[in-house]
Amino acid sequence: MKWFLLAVALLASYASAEDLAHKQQAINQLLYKSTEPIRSKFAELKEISKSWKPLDHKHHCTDGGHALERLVKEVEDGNMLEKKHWFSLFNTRQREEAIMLIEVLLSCTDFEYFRNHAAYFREHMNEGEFVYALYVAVTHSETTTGVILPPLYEVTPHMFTNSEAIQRAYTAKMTHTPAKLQMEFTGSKKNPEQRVAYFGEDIGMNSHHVHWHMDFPFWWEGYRIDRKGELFFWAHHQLTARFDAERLSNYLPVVDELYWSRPIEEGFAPHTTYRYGGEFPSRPDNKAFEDVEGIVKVHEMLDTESRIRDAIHHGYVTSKDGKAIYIDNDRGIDILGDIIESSMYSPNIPYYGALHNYAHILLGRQADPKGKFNMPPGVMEHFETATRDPSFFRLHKYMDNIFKEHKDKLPPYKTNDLLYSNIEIKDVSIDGELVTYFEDFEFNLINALDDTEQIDDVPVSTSVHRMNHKPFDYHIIYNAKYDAVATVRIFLCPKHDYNHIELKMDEYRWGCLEMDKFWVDAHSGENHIVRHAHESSVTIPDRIPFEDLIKQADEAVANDSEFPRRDWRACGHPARLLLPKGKSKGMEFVLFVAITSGDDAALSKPTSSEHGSAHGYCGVRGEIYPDKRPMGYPLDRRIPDDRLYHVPNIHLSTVKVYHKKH
Ligand code: CUO
Repeated sequence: MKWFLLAVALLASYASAEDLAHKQQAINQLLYKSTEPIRSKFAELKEISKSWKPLDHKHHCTDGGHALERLVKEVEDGNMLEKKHWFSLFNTRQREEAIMLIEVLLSCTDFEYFRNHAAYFREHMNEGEFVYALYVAVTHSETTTGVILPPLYEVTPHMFTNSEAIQRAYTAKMTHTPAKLQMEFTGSKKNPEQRVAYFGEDIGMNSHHVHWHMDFPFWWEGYRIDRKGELFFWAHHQLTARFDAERLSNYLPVVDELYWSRPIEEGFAPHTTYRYGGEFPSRPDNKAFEDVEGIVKVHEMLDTESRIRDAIHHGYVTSKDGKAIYIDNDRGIDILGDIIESSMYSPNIPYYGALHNYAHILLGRQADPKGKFNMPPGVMEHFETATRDPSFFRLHKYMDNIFKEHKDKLPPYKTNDLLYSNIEIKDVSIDGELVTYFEDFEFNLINALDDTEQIDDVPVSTSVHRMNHKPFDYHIIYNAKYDAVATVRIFLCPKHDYNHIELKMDEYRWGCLEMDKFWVDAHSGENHIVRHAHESSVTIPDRIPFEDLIKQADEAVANDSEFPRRDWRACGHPARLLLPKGKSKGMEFVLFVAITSGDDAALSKPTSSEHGSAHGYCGVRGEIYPDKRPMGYPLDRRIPDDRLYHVPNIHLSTVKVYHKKH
């Protein structure tokens, strides 16, 4: 009887662990105060973390327990990074340790084992490795579909706020005085770069960037991710183009690329502290590149770059077994993305190296290249913090220019690549004003502070300025000759350069921002599309605060009700940053709308699905990229003559973006 009751209890616990509310609750509890042991108030999870014997559950691993055995051995041998130490993905051994846990979690047949292994290893691994591994595993595991990842800026606030805010948060805690702290952007007005710090330091943009790298890890060897290399190019090209647009509206020239042979013009003082390991290192202006001892030499970057440029100009890359892979085609950009990043999809890592990844390390270590001062890695070595450093955009402009060298070699589109004779666009207009403004946004710092279970938390939060825009809609009126599915693409492109010289299409096309892409059912006759800005396929709404997620999941579990299933991506540009900043008297942009055939859709029923929201920069989890055309089409090829684009299904108009104080 006793064992029967026990079996029933276990079955009940298994069944409950598998519903979304319980899953969300478990993930919340695993991430709550991640630098301290699991809280006693999470009794079940705490008990599991103490009593769980991982190796007794090998038969619930899809790989027969192989990954599990490996990790358990490393833990038992005391071979793992200690707790209370910084973690960097660019540190080879630390990355390996995090991947070991990711492999264990992804091998779990059911969420119950996912949760139990996670609870056990949370108490036996470095906290940074654990948090990274859990985020990546939740992103990719089928057992966690529907779970919402809490905002990283509230789980690991040190990576998103500055030292001043953290210090003041401690004061609030020590004096037991609730506090709402104002966070300022780094630097002073003497630094022109500070004018665009609101973009590089935006916590939503940084969250998008770090999640992008969790969706598309360079070390990934799991299921095949479609067009991963091309997405690396496109998502980062768009980040750079968006940064350039912000510069133009702040009276700054577009960013110049980085040169290995010249000093790094802009210095950077991050004013940011690691949770463990001290301050992030600073770099003075005009620092000449130095080799990073034992890791990477400057001349290796030049060698790698020249091999890649050779491949571009030959029109083929050479695979590891010496075969030519031709790249002067639509697929080429994907292969180049794999090579330049580089990811495990690169056809020849020994020869083409890892230009991008080593560049991040090289830039991150310039404060202590010989390792004399035992400095922790710089902001460039973390995807959460990298865009704060102006050298990030220089680096990505440099790589972007290499990609463009390849793209600009390809033949320009001809009329039949652009014309869709079924459609004639009659008018495109904006309903509502295009207005940007700054607002304050508050997030919680509770997880940044050490405490004990015996003393209640003091509410501590920080408030940051962030850009937003007024809601607006696109109205597109067009005629169709016959019923068909059609693809609609919307871009916003700077009309003038820094000197206010009007640009030709070929000059502005690489500055175009992808605003939206969607599919419509066109009916013969006149059609009218009303598309809201917040529906954009490149953006996601504000993240749900961690506290609210905890409350929602706990309530759903307590009431035995359903946790709402929301297919929101964690990867995605913040919806409020969809528009680049305007100017008080208005800044002119070209609004480019192209309607092409629905045959461009790669997935079935394109008009009935949003493809998991932010597919433009982030693809669709576990599926192919929904658009068959190259990313950036039809602005991704040279435009020798603007008149080529004078086809009825492409419409260009000029719009103004205003910036208002409030
Ligand atoms: Cu995202 Cu360099 O690839 O930071």
